[in-house]
Amino acid sequence: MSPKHQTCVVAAAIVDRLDRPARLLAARRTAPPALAGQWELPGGKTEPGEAPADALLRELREELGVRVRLGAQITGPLDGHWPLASALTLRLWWAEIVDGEPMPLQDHDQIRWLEAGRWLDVAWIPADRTAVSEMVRRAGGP
Ligand code: DCM
Repeated sequence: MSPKHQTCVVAAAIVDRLDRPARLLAARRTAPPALAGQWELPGGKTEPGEAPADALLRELREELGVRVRLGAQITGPLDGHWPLASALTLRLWWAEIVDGEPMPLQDHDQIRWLEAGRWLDVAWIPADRTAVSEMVRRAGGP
């Protein structure tokens, strides 16, 4: 299979504003049992033949009922991707809501806006905690 057909997991760091992020959106998973109750940056798997950015827009529409504008990619250590516990890797983008009010419609039972300085205050999935810690470090605080 060529790389462009490999499954990739995509997620968004949805912030109140791309030019000066203060609040970050976290979503609490309901499944699978090993991840239920842990918080993630919302997203999901790409479908075969689907471009990663399109998959992310689709997932955010389905899971939260919002339309977003994607900002820059938040690059991780594996060729720009972030390692996941499974064989998959995660690609992450900054995003800003352009339409809709986020609601946990699918896969989550709660969402929470984390205020500036409190981005690590939830029980993130370990992979997401690594990425959020690095986002905070790159931003120079807290
Ligand atoms: N995943 C993750 N962090 C995210 C999104 C997904 O660790 N922000 C992981 C959880 C699953 C896999 O990726 O093991 C596929 O996600 P999903 O079940 O949402 O399709």
